[in-house]
Amino acid sequence: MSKMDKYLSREDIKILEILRKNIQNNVVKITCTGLYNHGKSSLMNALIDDFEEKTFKIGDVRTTAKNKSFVYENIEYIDTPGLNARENDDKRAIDAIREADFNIFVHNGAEGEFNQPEMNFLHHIKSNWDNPNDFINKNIFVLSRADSLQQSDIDKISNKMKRQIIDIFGTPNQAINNKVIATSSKNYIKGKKENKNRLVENSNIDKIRVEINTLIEKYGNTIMQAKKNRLALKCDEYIQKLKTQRERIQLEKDKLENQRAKLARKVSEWNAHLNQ
Ligand SMILES: Nc1nc2c(ncn2[C@@H]2O[C@H](COP(=O)(O)OP(=O)(O)OP(=O)(O)O)[C@@H](O)[C@H]2O)c(=O)[nH]1
Ligand SMILES: [Mg+2]
Repeated sequence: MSKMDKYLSREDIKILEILRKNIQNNVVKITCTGLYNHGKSSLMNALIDDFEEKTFKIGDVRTTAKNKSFVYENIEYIDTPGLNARENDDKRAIDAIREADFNIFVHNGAEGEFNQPEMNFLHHIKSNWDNPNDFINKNIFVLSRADSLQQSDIDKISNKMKRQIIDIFGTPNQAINNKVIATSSKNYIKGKKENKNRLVENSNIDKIRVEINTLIEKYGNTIMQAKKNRLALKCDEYIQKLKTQRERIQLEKDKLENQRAKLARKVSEWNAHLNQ
């Protein structure tokens, strides 16, 4: 047992260890959110090049029930349960986005533009974020299942999605340009498995990678600084906790000391009484 184990709980030590490792390994955290069955887990598998699609479970029913993370090439990908499926799912997704450095919001393009539950979710972010533009800057919107659409539909739907984002967040037109990417995880994985480069290229999965790298380049330093601050704050919090613990132990000790003195006095009184 190290000195630290003696004074901090296992949970506290785990938190410190994760924060320290994230700084040491320079790991960036990316969450993936969106309505259930919209292709989040499939996209995560494509991004980590798991062509057997075993890392993130996929399926036609509500599949992902809790956050699942996987580190690949210094990026921690966090798959989340679909929004609006069960009570607390939205809260869990919001907490995950807040904890992460970047977010990918997946929308099934086969269903047209954003629907009401998605709009509600984005409105919720807009009104609860200290700086909603920061959310937009660090977010990539994905129009998934592009393989089931014609290019003209993809263009129409992407434009509608951009308009919806602008309407909610008031984002300038220009800032939203690279923010909606139409992808096909299915074609990417098929193309990789069957060595069909055109499928891979047209799947646009590499476009997401490029956008992720652009974000890392742009925000990497501030993210690292924020992580260091987070670790420093946690350390301060634990030092405060230990100080409080020490004060409490000191009080207990004083109390016991008083009781001992009282007893000693009583014993000497009794002894004096017996000796009379
Ligand atoms: N045609 C096509 N189908 C896809 C694509 N991506 C995902 N799917 C299918 O969509 C369904 C849902 O995919 P998932 O990746 O499990 O969706 P999810 O958003 O993670 O779902 P939950 O975990 O339930 O929230 C599965 O049947 C996938 O095979 C795609 O690019 N093209
Ligand atoms: Mg899933």
